[in-house]
Amino acid sequence: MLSKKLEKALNEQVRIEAESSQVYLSMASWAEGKGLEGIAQFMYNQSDEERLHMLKLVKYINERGGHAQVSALNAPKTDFETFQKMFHELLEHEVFVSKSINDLVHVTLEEKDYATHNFLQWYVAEQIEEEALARTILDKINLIGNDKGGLYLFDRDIQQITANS
Ligand code: OFO
Repeated sequence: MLSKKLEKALNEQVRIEAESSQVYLSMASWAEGKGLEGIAQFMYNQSDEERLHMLKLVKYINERGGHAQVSALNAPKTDFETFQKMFHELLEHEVFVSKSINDLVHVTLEEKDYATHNFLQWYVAEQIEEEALARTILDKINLIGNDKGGLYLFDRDIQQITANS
């Protein structure tokens, strides 16, 4: 059985994962509107992944005798200015999510809930991967600079990154 404190903290993470899904959906839509098809597909996939992260938490909370809550979400912004800025925001967002996962892991130790501590290790590992992926993409973007041909190839190649991740 989850403690009330941990149930509340896990539900907060449900909201963060749901908002992450919305943020990436908004990024996907913006990129699609700019004709950046590969980038759009990458963001649609990220959005789907975040929804799965959310669902995994929902099921876990209910399985442990808590009540997973579906709460109101903050609307993401709709204009990302440039794709470079957008990917910087993706990294910043993942760093924020990693911090919230860390805080959550801290609560499991305070509450001596080792089952939830164990469950959250999947998220800890996932965040390492997602941050690394975002940094790899930013390195590629820096290499391209303002080269239009480079952007064309990047938009094509990011579909590969999507397929392999
Ligand atoms: Fe990419 O954030 Fe979920 O865990």
